[in-house]
Amino acid sequence: MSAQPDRRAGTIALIGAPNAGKSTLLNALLGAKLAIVSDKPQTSRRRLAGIVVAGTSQLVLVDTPGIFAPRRRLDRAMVEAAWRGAEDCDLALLVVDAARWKGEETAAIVARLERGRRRLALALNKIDQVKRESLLAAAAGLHAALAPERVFMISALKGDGVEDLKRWLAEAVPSGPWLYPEDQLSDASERVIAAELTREQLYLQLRQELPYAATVTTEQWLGEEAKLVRIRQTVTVARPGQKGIVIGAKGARLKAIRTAAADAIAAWLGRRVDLTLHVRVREAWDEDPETYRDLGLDRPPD
Ligand SMILES: Nc1nc2c(ncn2[C@@H]2O[C@H](COP(=O)(O)OP(=O)(O)OP(=O)(O)O)[C@@H](O)[C@H]2O)c(=O)[nH]1
Ligand SMILES: [Mg+2]
Repeated sequence: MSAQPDRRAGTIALIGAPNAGKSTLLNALLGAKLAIVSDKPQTSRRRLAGIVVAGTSQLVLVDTPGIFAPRRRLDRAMVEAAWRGAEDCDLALLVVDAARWKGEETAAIVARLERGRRRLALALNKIDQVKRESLLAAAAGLHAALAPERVFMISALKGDGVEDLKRWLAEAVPSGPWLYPEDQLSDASERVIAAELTREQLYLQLRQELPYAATVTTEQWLGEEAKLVRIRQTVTVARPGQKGIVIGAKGARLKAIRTAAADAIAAWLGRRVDLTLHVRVREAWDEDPETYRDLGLDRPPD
């Protein structure tokens, strides 16, 4: 293969408080729906990379779980994964909800970022929701605290500023060969992405604590090369009452979850999908080492 001296590639971690819009931004940069998004905090549980080609650069954008004060073991593992994502990358992109930059969560992240020495850029997100004066105050406040290389003002949802950011990232990553084949969109397997897309429906369709009490795994995947792929997944909840809620009256809720998830998976794969969902109860699934393996998380000790 001939040398390609003008090529660049690097990993960029999207880090920030829960709900800041990291996953929305990943999808916007990727131009495809990979990472799951909801208005509930702590939607992302795993580190998940989207791979974008921008000119002669390959950007490996690592979406991470939101950083917050963790309580249960699973939360601690998620926050650890987020920090590890930030530490392993060439550049960290701190995503901040511009309306909430003064919050405690952002302050804790800023404090830890100040201690670590790494390349850092700032994306003030949700500018569609804040007034110009408060946006400038946020930019000034965070610039003083962190001295990022650049500050971007974006709306990940509407796409404002996203192309600018992408162009800058393409220049900011180091020179070197690409890290993945050029047509690869993610480092995660199709099975993992499919489980995530079903989990997104739990966040969108169930209320209050239920999404946090559930996890999804892909058990079976048939028809690797066929037009139609048959997928079987398990939704695990912690208590029998939760199983009833997920299933709903006459199975209506589960049907709605399955239909929407199948559509999302089909859109990602570009193939037809026949999805079967099975709901099981497993108390303390969030303590089970298998759960951590499935999520690609390290299980923290007591
Ligand atoms: N108005 C507005 N809403 C946004 C924007 N970006 C994201 N959101 C919304 O903010 C909510 C959270 O978005 P996510 O992308 O899931 O946020 P996240 O940072 O990945 O959250 P966690 O995975 O929970 O840490 C969703 O309801 C998004 O639609 C934006 O630019 N403007
Ligand atoms: Mg997320």
